Amino acid sequence: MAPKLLRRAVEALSTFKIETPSWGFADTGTRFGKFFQDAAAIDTNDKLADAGQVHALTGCCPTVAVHVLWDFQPGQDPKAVAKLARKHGVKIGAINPNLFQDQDYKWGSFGHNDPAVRARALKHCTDSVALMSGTGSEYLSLWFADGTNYPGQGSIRDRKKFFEDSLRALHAKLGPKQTMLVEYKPFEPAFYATDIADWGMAFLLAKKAGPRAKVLVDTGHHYVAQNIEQIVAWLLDEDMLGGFHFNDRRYADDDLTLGSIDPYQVFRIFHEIHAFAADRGKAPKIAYMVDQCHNEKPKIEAMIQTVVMAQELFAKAALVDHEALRRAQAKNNVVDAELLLKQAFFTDVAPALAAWRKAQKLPADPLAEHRRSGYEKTAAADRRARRKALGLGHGGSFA
Ligand code: PSV
Ligand code: MN
Repeated sequence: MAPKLLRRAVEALSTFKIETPSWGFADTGTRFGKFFQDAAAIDTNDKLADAGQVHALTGCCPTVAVHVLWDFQPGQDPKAVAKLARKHGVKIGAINPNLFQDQDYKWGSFGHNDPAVRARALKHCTDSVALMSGTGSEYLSLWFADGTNYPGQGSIRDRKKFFEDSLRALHAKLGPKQTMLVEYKPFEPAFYATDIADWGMAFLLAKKAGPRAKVLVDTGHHYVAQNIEQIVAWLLDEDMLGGFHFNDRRYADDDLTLGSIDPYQVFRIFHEIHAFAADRGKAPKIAYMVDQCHNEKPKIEAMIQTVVMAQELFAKAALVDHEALRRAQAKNNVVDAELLLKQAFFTDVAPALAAWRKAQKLPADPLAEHRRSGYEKTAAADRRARRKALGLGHGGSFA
């Protein structure tokens, strides 16, 4: 690697952090069933310990996203959860309210036609803001399963209005340093009209809610042919990109390991972010998060793979020569413009990762080090015994 490129890639790596999801360490499956893993986390302590292991090895995952229903006991002091995280060398990241599992939400939460259910959903979200304050979290990450399954089932415009009102009321509860992220998804579980189905709807609702509401892009939440980096560029330009849920997919919301199917797409997303930063002279504030569930791969291994892939692609995208790209664009030189992206994408950034890890006193190969550590084996034995003692079957927080 040329010294100038090496420097640029190392610099990019030193700014890059990505949050792991607590639910990615527990048993998960599809709606057809779960295949259990002995080493899967049983409780929040296990999940935070696993996230701590990923951070200790990769050095770039200091925070962990938590799901309120799955990670907090009712009435639990959030400070105790923050303390638990600290014990494992991490901090609590985004707080995810759960508005999809309770029977009350059969017909929706913020989009429900019954004001009492909407009030209940809002109360859960404002309680979640209190959890943010108690844990020191900066982000409230909102995803709604709301929608309808059949034409005519609900008034699309009424539901839109209900969302506008509830999101505005929720925004009013945020402190000055707290941000709410509005996530969109085209379908599942609603199969006719999801209330927040795409980035335009999330954008509009966030704008109407208030200045501390931004859009969250889950890379799995698009139709297959959609140009995600274009959405990212537009959101950046409007100062409305709040964060990402990274995962890869082949068909729908497959939650596969990042870059396992299409690493070039992730590169193109990062390229838009670096290009924006180059134009503005300042990196935008973005919450990079992983949202993946690994049903077959060992969970910590899959998370390490994901994090390392994200680092690699972020570093590669930092190598694009923006001035040369602007020159090529000005001349409508399509071939050279595209080549500038391709050259960066195909540059081997392993020397930069090695240099950065060495400077951070991190293992040269996080995955190999994890395997050498015996963590998986110890966790499996411990968790197998605890499941037996507690009379628990398997079962994670999310199916
Ligand atoms: C929904 O598919 C989603 O992407 C939301 O972010 C949820 O919080 C998460 O998955 C649950 O796994
Ligand atoms: Mn998501």
